[in-house]
Amino acid sequence: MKEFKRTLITTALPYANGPVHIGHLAGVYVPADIYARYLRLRGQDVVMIGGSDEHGVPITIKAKAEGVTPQDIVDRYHSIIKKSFEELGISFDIYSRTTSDIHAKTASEFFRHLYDNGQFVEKTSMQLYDEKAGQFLADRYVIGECPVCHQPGAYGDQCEKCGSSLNAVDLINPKSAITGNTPVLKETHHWYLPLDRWQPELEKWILEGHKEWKSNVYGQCKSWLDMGLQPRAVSRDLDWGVPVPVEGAEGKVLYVWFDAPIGYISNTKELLPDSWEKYWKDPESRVVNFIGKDNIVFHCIVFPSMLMAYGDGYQLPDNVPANEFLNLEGDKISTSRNWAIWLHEYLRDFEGKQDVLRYVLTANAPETKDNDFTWRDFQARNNSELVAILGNFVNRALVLTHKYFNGQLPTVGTLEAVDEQLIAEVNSLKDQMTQALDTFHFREALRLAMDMARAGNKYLQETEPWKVAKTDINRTATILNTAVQLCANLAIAFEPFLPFMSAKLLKMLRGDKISWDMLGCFDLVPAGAVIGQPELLFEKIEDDVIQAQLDRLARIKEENLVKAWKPEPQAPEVDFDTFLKLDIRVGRVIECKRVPKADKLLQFLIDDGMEQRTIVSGIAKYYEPEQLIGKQVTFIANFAPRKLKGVTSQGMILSAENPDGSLTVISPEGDIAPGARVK
Ligand code: B3M
Ligand code: ZN
Repeated sequence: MKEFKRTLITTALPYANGPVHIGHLAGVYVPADIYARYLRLRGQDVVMIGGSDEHGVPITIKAKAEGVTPQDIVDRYHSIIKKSFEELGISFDIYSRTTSDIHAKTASEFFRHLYDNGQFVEKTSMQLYDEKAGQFLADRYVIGECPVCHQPGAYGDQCEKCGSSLNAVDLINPKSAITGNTPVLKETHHWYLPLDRWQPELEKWILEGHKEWKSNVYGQCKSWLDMGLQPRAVSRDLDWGVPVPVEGAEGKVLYVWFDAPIGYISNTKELLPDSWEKYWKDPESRVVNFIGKDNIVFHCIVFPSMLMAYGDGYQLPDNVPANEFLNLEGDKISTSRNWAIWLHEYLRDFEGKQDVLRYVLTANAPETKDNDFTWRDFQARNNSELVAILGNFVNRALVLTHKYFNGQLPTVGTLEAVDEQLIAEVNSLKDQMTQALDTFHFREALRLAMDMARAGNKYLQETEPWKVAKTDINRTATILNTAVQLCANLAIAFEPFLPFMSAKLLKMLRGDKISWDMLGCFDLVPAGAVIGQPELLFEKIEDDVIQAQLDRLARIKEENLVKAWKPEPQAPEVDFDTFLKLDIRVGRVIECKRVPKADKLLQFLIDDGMEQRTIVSGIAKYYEPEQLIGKQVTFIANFAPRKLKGVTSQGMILSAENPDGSLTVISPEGDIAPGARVK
């Protein structure tokens, strides 16, 4: 593998139309942070770039829905996102935003440079236009049936179901997301980047040059290239975005997918005004883009074409390690359905447990296929891995050192086979971890780090220093010195994954500077060093905490059911005589009580105007009997009597079924004489 002098790590810029959730974290930010921290431990020159994507239709739609300005929306979410990333320990060197001045200047200059060099084609075409709203419907402003998989509700730029990237005019039965109207076609003028011009270079660069890329990324690129690339519009008729810097382009802005990746450049410039170019243009530097799978085409085909069209030494990414998607409790994560675990809420509910989330999202990362996050798995991984394996080993090693040596690290004596074996195992695990981290296999790397902690527990089990202490304190010294050295190794091995734990452990061990080179060494803590009081690294998560989260999700599921409710389709037609066969009447409830041993049934005594009758109705879950006494109801009078739980019911009380499945009794308005017929 080629050695590079420096690495620029970029992370997809999240749209500032909502907070970030665990899907974003597992797909992009946690793996990127692991990689950045690992390279820093290796002593490499690393810059990690992030920022909010503040243009595009997702922002203006949200603003419209709330009746505020797009700037209000991006200000609100940018600060939530930035703060929550910081709290999770995502070690950005800069987290900026695409509404910054430097970005507007950089993106504008980029476009102008391509324009001046004849890198665009200009076309007039028919686009969807909402006459009621008086605007063109770009991207997510149109919703319709996907022309590829026929799923309804696909966006003008993409179908979330099959992942196809779409053209708004190809949607079947398109509707405006603003007014719900059917749009008309109207002529407009735009600039297109002719991706087809770059097809041969892209094929050579990816298909021949980057066979080492993850198979999901390589495969998607290949299928795009096999289909043949087409020119892509890079401007839009919108009023939110970077204005197209060409005369006569009023009312037109850069397409968000044109300006957003340039954000990686603007943010590097903002961070390093004098030296940014060496990260982008020096062949001894490399760029690695961390993204989710829905962004592959933009990072592997579109942005590289932009960079090639620009020229001037811009380098193409060396790798684009895209992850698949994370689901939540078996269901696709969705911002609009609120089906997500929001990072800022997690940080509020699980104070001090940043590493637990980082651990679970990595152990369960959707590296090669979509994966599922469940709260039970979260709890199990915390309790039986972090607490029972890692936390337990460190605690035992440190407590025993305090017990037998007052916390002062004893000198190591002659090593026995079991000690040598442990050292060899740690070194072998280090080599495997290095290999896994270098090739973006972070789940595997984390598993190997946990194996190091497992090896520690096994070591204490085999050497039993608490027994040896009774007869041979020198041997005990060697065992505990070795165990404490392993603790220091764990602080290094886990640093990319669990930086908070690592810092806490290092503090107990009085360590400060660590590096990947030190991993595998067993003289990291000097004999005589006074070790801090052992504090627990992780604590057990109890059932009630998990249940509260599950209850929250259950409530959201129910709310979504209600929101998605639609009336049943109409029943087949009947004639008037058929209707008249049903004798529907008004009655008054005289008595109402629960039917013993039947939790669904209420027993009514009804004044029906003629005499009194008993009716049993399955609405006990929705009413207290007292609520119904004296109330007027409607009922079917000529139903054949039937026995329910031993009570003969003479009729049926009418209720309406609500979206959540509950029932509401139909009562007439006003005072109607019992026995009156409903016609
Ligand atoms: N904001 C899309 C997304 O969040 C987009 C990424 C931009 S990366 C330059 O999926
Ligand atoms: Zn589709």
